[in-house]
Amino acid sequence: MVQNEHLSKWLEEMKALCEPDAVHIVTGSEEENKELCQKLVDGGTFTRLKRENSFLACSNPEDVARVEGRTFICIKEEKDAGPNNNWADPDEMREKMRGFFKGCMRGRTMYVIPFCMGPLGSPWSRMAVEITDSAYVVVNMRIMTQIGDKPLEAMGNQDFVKCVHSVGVPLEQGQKDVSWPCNPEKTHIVHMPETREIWSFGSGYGGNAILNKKCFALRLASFMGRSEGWMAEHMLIIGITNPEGEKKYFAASFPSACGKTNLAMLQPTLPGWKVECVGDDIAWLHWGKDGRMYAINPEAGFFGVAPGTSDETNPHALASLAKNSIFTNVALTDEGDIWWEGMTKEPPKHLISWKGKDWTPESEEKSSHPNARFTAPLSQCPVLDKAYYELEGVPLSGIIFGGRRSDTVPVMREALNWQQGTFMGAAMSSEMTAAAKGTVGKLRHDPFAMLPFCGYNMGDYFAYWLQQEQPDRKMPAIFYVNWFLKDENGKFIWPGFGDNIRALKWMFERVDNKADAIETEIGFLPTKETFPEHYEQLFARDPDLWKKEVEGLEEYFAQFGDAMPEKLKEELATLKQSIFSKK
Ligand code: GTP
Ligand code: SPV
Ligand code: MN
Repeated sequence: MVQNEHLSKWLEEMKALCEPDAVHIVTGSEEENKELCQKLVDGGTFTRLKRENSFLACSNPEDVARVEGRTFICIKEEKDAGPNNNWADPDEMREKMRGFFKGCMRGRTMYVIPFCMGPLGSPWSRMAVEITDSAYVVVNMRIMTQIGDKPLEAMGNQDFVKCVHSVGVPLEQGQKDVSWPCNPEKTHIVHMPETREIWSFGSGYGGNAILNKKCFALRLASFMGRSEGWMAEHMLIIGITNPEGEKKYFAASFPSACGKTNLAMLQPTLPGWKVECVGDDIAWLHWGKDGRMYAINPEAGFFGVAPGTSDETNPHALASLAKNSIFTNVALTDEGDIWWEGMTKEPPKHLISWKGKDWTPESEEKSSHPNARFTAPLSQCPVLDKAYYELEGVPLSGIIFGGRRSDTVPVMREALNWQQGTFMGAAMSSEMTAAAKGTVGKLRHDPFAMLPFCGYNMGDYFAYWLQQEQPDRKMPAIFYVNWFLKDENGKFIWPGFGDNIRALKWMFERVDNKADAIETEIGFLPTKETFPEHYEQLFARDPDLWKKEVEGLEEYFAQFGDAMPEKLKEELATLKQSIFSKK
């Protein structure tokens, strides 16, 4: 029985609009999950795997990643969405979406998923309900967030964020469904932050359909956070303990497929150091009464990039997905398990590829899609930090920005202060990956790794970051890393993965004023004594490359016009001056 009057009214409207054959209010129970998984197996969406309670799904090849070109922020004033977003008038777009959704669930079940982002009972948690016609979405959401009876009860009679999703393929009477219904021509991912609505049509994949994640916890939440005094960021959260047993928390923001999940579960190569995981993708930040910045992870699962995940690169991810997990767009082995590029040194002799074709090591195509993903419960992570469950979250000592750059940007550095740190976040750029539809490898600006996820004008977002600095607050230190520098043969210079602990150690000790650094025009750099190997390559500051960098930034910042904060323009001018006076 639905007691929430906002919910019952909205459900009546949505039933009348979408015309489903049946309505299923999701309870979140084990039995219900079993039945839904079996239904997905019977319908051909899922293949049951050898590993316990785990399944493989392979999508339509047209529906494999986020579609930024079809993602909209609909705020009344176009200028408030900014040049970083596609904009449409909210009322006009709502009418358009109503047109798309009219009768879109015919022949299907409408699932109603109440969910809570953040620990139940925390003042920093937020409630929402997603309506979807995809059982695949329901079982993924059950891993990614807390769904069903408990959040519904906690919601009481409060209003909530309204998320509507359809794969956009109604079924005629007697028409047989396909294994991955989707409607790529009509795909729209629409956000109305002012009225707390999300409308997603046409895609069943990842962040397009699992609306708790990017749509709610980043795009809507960034907007909500600004009006309520907190922040939603594309960040992992880790606890680092040194050999003396001292512990500090850091958050790190890298663009999609640039190493968050890997850093979040890092197995240190330095003896005595420990890294524990609070979150791998999204952080909600607020200020504590003690003047420190606190972070919670609003999610309950990992939706991680599968290719490249191995016992060598990320053993803790492999342990996390040992059971109760869903795999999307990876290959099936002859034994009924999964495989992807990079999982083992020797590929299996025969596989069924994500496209359902026979695959051997001689095949030209990859066995798994580069944006293939695993959905695994956070609770299965062997290095899950107990503080994940803290209602107030964890206090941050440092914030790390980073991106995928084969040149120009050194492997690590520290901002001199909060303003320069904010400038570093605003100046982030990264080579594009397969996480979004587009040209892989193309360099693009991606401020704070939020370009695809900021629910309002990025210029206003920069200003909000600057505003965080206040006299009664203890500001976290800000760092910038780049694990992806390449030598003249195209090989990575920095070993990365478990060795990233060496960078974390330097940052940890900088916070305590225990590590040396030299001050440069781009911030503090470690000394050669700390990183003797390849120091010149790892910490190069090539004036010609930096001139190009600065000119690119001038052009990029200019598009924000009046919304661009003066302080960041000043930071850029200062940097330009020191670079251009170099030789
Ligand atoms: P999203 O889930 O899309 O937000 O991605 P993410 O930021 O969590 O990225 P993830 O950790 O899944 O890593 C993506 C890719 O980067 C994988 O192919 C990794 O193998 C690779 N990668 C991660 N860390 C490192 C590193 O330290 N060095 C190198 N060379 N590659 C890395
Ligand atoms: C990302 O692209 O940053 C992801 C995957 O974390 S998705 O949820 O599909 O957006
Ligand atoms: Mn992400």
